[in-house]
Amino acid sequence: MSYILYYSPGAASMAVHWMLLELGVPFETRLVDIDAGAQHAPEYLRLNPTGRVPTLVIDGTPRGESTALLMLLAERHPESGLAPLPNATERPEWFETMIYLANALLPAMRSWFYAATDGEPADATAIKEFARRQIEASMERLDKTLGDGRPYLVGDRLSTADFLALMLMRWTRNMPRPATSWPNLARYVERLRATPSFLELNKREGLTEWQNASP
Ligand SMILES: N[C@@H](CCC(=O)N[C@@H](CS)C(=O)NCC(=O)O)C(=O)O
Repeated sequence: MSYILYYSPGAASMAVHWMLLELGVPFETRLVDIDAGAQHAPEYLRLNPTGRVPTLVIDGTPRGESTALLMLLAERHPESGLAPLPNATERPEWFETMIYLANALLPAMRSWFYAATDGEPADATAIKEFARRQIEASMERLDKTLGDGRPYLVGDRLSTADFLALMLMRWTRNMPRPATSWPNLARYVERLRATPSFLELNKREGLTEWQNASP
């Protein structure tokens, strides 16, 4: 089994990087400097024709899409318990949460950050405003879910849903309303940011923002 992760610090690769660390499996990383446009280089496009990160090369075959990679890794490492097994009672909620994050929240984030480049620059303000509403509605929904005091999004243990959710919540840190302004999200973020694998992830990606006051 071999894994090579193509990543950019703090980008959509972050959830996959976190999961690889949490799994404790051997893997290599390759930095893709998206600010310098390295995602459009022909050698990278051969691995991932979308020109986006992450790409995870699994046993020599490149695969993309962060959410799919999380689910695939969970399937390849069922002993990790990072996703409920087929027929487990938490499995339907895990599917629902993963697809909600990937299908509703992640595209709204893309619209927020890339409004001017994915679309017409003249439309960017309206697109961002629409995205902001969708993102805040998602945060509201996640805050309600966590309102019953549960420590993790699905079931009573860490799962791929938490890797994805925390990455997306991190992206709100400079938005008009950051995730941490919702009380249940603040509690959830604070606890997950203290996990050793998340601290290691920040160290490896050279990230210093969005840390707990005293880790
Ligand atoms: N749906 C994709 C989205 C990936 C994505 O948008 N990645 C961004 C970084 S967060 C990227 O590569 N941006 C560079 C670009 O679009 O040029 C996934 O989840 O993997």
